[in-house]
Amino acid sequence: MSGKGIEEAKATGKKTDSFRGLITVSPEDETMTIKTVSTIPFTDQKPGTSGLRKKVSIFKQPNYLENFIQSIFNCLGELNGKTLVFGGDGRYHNKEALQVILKMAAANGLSKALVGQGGILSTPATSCIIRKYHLQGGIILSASHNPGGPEGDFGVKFNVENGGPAPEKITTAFYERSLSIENYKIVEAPDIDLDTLGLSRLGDMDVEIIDPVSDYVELMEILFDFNKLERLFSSGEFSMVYDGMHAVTGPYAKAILIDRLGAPEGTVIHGKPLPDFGGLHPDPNLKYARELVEIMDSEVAPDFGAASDGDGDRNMILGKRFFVTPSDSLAILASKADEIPGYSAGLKGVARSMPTSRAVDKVARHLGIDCYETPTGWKFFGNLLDAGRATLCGEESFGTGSDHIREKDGLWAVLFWLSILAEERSSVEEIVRNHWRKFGRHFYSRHDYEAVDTQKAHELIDHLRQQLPDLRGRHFGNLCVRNADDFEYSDPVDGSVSHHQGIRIFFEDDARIVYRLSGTGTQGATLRVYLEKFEADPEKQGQETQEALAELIKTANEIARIRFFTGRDNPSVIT
Ligand code: VG1
Ligand code: CO
Repeated sequence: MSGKGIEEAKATGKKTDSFRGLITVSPEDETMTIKTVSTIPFTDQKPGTSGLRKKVSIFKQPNYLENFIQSIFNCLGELNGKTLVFGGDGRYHNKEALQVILKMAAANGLSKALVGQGGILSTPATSCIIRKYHLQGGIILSASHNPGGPEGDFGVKFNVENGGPAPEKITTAFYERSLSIENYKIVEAPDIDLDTLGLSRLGDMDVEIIDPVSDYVELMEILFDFNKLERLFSSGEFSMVYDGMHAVTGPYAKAILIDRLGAPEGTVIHGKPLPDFGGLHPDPNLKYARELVEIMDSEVAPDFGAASDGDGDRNMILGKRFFVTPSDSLAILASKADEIPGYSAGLKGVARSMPTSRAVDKVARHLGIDCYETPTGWKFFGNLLDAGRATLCGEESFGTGSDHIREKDGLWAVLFWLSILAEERSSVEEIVRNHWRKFGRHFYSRHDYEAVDTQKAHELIDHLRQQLPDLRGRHFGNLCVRNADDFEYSDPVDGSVSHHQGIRIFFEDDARIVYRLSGTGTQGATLRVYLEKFEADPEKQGQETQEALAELIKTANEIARIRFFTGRDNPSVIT
């Protein structure tokens, strides 16, 4: 800690009317006033799949944000000499929260804060900046694909020095610290001007407002052949629409697609980040990216359509009247990586989250490289990427990425697809159908039952767990259970073990059902049911997905008694 004013302030006992709020001021400090504010713990600050995510109303409770941020700082130890980066996806409460966090960082002795201009930084750009400038980590304010606005969600993610999400043992430490927190520190100072680039001071801390876009664009230019992509756009034979969903990626997409690659104005829709995402739900899927889907379904559809989520780490890929499942997308990127300058040396391996379809496994086998299966959540890829065991990673939840950073990366996936389209000059649909012919098709769908009763959801999972020993050999229509388990992951790099990562039921003929509860929802519980069926015969690959999976869907309901436990006849979202 830097000496003056950073050490524990002495209690002067100025009490406020709430119990959370006993304020003590450091009297010997001349340059700034550090307050030490008493607080009592909240018991629900346990980060989920991706950070601490709650309703805005919960985050706005007095001391709620402060408690969690102080718990993070307490776990980081000495902050003097360190630099962290701060930003968010621009959602409601982003800037206000950032001001509080910066004042707390200064009070806790951080030497320097880099802050995205306007408080904006996408998740992948944050990862890029941490790595490029060898920072000790960063805080991203985002609830990702969850809705924003006063009635919506807010979130805090901490990324570590490799640029990736804090691994489980660190998020657990934050949580444990939050359970015994007694006070937090904050400087009394005017708000920082977040909109003007350049250096300023907040107490003893340097603050640098940085361009949130340029470092990221520079990295993309190293990985992809921008001249080739420019030629694709100037050929007059290609058009695309990118949907920023009024979330963080608009400025990034405009800088790359329009300013740098020469795509026409109008290529980026919903490109301005707005605190309420313009009323949109920034989840890039067939349900929520409705306008883009309508454009891509129309008679005059462009060749390529794509969208990203709130914080820019997800991608949806569309062709003319054609949807690419994220699992297929990962497999196709892996099979064509050698066409891309950044990956021309070949892939060291690939990794997918367990519920992601096994399409990429087939490609890995073909390439003779390892394929890892990890629990849901990007944090599990970090060790594999750091150890040089995997180059590409992906999740069925519209997340794809590589070892260029330690987060999934929406625009990166779009540029990867653009590069494939520029190389092959065939349609998205042709590329996918050719892939299926060569490797077989994994029919795939996820059914989400959102906001169901939490206790009932856990009962459903318990009920499944109890059946596990007896499922093998049982028949459901034409399906026969080959094996069933509760997924457990042993990290091959650090040996850490994660239990209860999803119930898997495998059937003969390479079909599979996976059940798990979401770790990102903020209302009740969300049951996710993942359905997968392999089809090697090209004659049978043209079926509609839900039809092809009909028997599996019926079986999934039957085994888990979904209707009984959730009271729902149908899922709320199908992707
Ligand atoms: C979901 C997805 C998971 C993804 C996570 C964070 O988690 O299923 O694959 O990593 O969101 O994505 P869950 O626990 O709700 O299933 V993001 O775009 O919120 O960083
Ligand atoms: Co996201």
